[in-house]
Amino acid sequence: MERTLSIIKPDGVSRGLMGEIVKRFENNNIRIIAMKLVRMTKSQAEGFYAVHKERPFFGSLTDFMSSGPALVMVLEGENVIAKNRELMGATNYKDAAEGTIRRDFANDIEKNVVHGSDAPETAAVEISYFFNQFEIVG
Ligand code: RTP
Ligand code: MG
Repeated sequence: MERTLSIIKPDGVSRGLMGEIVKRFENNNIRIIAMKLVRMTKSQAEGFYAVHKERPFFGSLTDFMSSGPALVMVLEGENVIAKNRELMGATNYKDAAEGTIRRDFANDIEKNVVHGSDAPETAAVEISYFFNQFEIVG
């Protein structure tokens, strides 16, 4: 059993896509074991995306991520890190496969609706960035 952090980014929340995306997780046998709305501060967003701090889009990305409420979730399931990345689709919606969340809903490379951890190590760090042990149902 694996765990991953999923975020419905501020564009996804403000566009009313939470239900649709949660439904896709449920339909794909992915269990949601923690969930909350967070309004990140700019510095929380900078901490979360620290790996990208040298990238040209860092300032804009962290402005966006702190621009409104986001829905953060811990997902659990077999191979859930890869499975979630598959449901999300490629970073750039233009490259995302048919039927993926980003292909279906994104129209901007930055405001691309969802985040998903990319490896077990980053999943563990990202989950603990938002949730303590009492907020995760076993
Ligand atoms: P994420 O971390 O959000 O799940 O997305 P990802 O792995 O598919 O993509 P990553 O390379 O980690 O980039 C993180 C987020 O930064 C924004 N981005 N903007 N303007 C640009 O060229 C650009 N490239 C990336 C996106 O919001 C991307 O999801
Ligand atoms: Mg990433």
